Amino acid sequence: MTRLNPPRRTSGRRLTGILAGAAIALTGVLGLGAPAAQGAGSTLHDAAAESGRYFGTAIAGYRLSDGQYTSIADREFDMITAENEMKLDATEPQQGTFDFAAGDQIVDWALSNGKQVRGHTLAWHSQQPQWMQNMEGQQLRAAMLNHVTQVASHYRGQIYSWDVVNEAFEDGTSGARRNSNLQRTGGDWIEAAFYAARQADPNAKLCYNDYNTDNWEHAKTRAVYDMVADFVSRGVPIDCVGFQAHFNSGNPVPSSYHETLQNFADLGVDVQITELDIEGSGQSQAEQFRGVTQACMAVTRCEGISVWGVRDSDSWRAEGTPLLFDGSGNEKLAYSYVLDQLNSASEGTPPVDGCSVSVTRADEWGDRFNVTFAVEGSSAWQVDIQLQGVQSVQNAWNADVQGSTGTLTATPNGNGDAFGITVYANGSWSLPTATCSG
Ligand code: 9MR
Repeated sequence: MTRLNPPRRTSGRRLTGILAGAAIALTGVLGLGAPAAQGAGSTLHDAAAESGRYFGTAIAGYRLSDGQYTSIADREFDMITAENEMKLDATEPQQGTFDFAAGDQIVDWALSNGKQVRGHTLAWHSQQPQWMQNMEGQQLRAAMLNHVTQVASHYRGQIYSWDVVNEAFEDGTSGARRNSNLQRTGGDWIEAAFYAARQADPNAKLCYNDYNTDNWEHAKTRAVYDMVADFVSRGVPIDCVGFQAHFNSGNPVPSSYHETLQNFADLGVDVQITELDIEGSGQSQAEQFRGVTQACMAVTRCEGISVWGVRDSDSWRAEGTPLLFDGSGNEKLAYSYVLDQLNSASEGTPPVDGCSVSVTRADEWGDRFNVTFAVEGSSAWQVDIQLQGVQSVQNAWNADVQGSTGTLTATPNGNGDAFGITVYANGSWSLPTATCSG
């Protein structure tokens, strides 16, 4: 099946160095001296493109007349989601009468500025038009499928990926489907929507999208995982899973985030971070944004990140200042952390003979921190990791790691060329170093 690919742009190169205090990637290269930076993107989408990813935002149609808003959006982002304009109440206000004006405005703005579009969303319990809210049973099932078909057909060929179904699971510990009018039409309503979407737009990737699916230990995460595994095993046309990623102090980025993304990717679907926002400010907010970015970059099938708005003042949670630009359009510390983390993908010297490995600091806790490694140039590599001081390691992912203090040796275990370790600092917070042989 042909797919639209995430854009790969020739990036503007940023010649100056990395901001102090931001994520730093060190590179050890077999047989080569000090690494020369290959170049770094000076905008979010350019930096993301260095590793073949996109960086997107939600756009509100009524803000497109705000020059500051559109200039930031145009400069920084290359994947656009309509914040509300392609939802059910907007696109089918009366049954059988479709209104695509608001959605078209955003799609036209995106495509005419060289960007791609995430479609959001075809089937959802919320933001249903009144006529649909009052419907049940077979009548609703047919109306929902007609909606999916009409909307996906209207936008055929213009959508990179569709959130076919949004938020179909309960919060909490039940792991159950949300009790909605759509669910009451029969448990197969989700796959029916995916089949209809595939038929209407065979080239769009089809995603299931939800929130509170970030922590691998949570019942809701596992329930969505089980559904996706079941769909994949039965050939239901699902291509991707969207992780909304709305975080705040009561719901911080979990330490298992990378594991969650990787586990879904291992089912054979792409993963996308679709509505990222993190309430807070300063260093703590910036570190959480960096952790999310790092987790995506460590998962080969994580295609990109979209934030849920441009400036803090544009957010659905404006009082939580959860975005990358402040209300005046200035870049926040979180912006620098994300940009530098995205650029860490390009800071290795190209392998000449053998392989290279980049080393990146990730999530930190009071006593330990995660370190991730990305190998390039060989699939049969060995990475020697030199811990600092009396640091020790008790767990690793996506590689076989021998040893726990001093020098460790990592080799592939069938999970690709990016892996990680958790380092107990024991008083030494310096980043371990690594060399690769291939
Ligand atoms: O940001 C959207 C806000 O403007 C709407 O009022 C709200 C109504 O439900 O939806 C918001 O977007 C939601 C998205 O469509 C799905 N995930 C949660 C988002 C935040 O509520």
